[in-house]
Amino acid sequence: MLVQFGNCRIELCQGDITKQDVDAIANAANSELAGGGGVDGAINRAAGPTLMNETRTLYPDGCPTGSAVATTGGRLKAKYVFHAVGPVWNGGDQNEAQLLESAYRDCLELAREHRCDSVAFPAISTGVYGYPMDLAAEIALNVTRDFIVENNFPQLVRFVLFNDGASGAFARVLESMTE
Ligand code: AR6
Repeated sequence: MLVQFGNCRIELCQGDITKQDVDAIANAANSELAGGGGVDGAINRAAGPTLMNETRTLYPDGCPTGSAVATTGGRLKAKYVFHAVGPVWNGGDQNEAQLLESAYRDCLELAREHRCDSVAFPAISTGVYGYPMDLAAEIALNVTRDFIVENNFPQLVRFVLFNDGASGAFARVLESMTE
């Protein structure tokens, strides 16, 4: 599915984010930038040791929840990886929505800083961190749409969803934006 906003577009696809041929991919990291399972594990395996070496050297204090930091992409096709730290879901009254939104927005700001015209995102916080998929999809797509409408940039934002549930949730929200 693809929706155009001015010169820019938001795309949804199902698959593996490590295989994406884009300028930058986002990682769903933890605030220690310590690596882990899920998409973080897949990205680190595919990219090689450069990523952990860079995060250790450049960001020894980690990355606060709700923000993101950049490394190069190692062996990935993507030139950069934006390590975004989404919130753990604790029922919804612990500022989770604002933190998830700012994690995405930080990645989009990093894309601007590093002149990345195409960026791919996983559904941050929706795995181990337990964020309900439909609520996460709404936040991810709203913050992205607002950013690209305001900045006319980046040209492409692709959400790479890992299963049917995630694809369905994102498609429902994106469809509602075209009505
Ligand atoms: N490509 C795209 N999406 C993926 C892939 C992949 N290769 N693998 C998993 N997903 P999670 P979180 C989806 O748990 O909830 C890590 O250990 C997955 O189905 O990776 O933000 C970190 O180090 C889910 O929808 O991230 C942190 O400690 C989404 O990616 C913690 O998990 C995010 O799931 C972060 O938890």
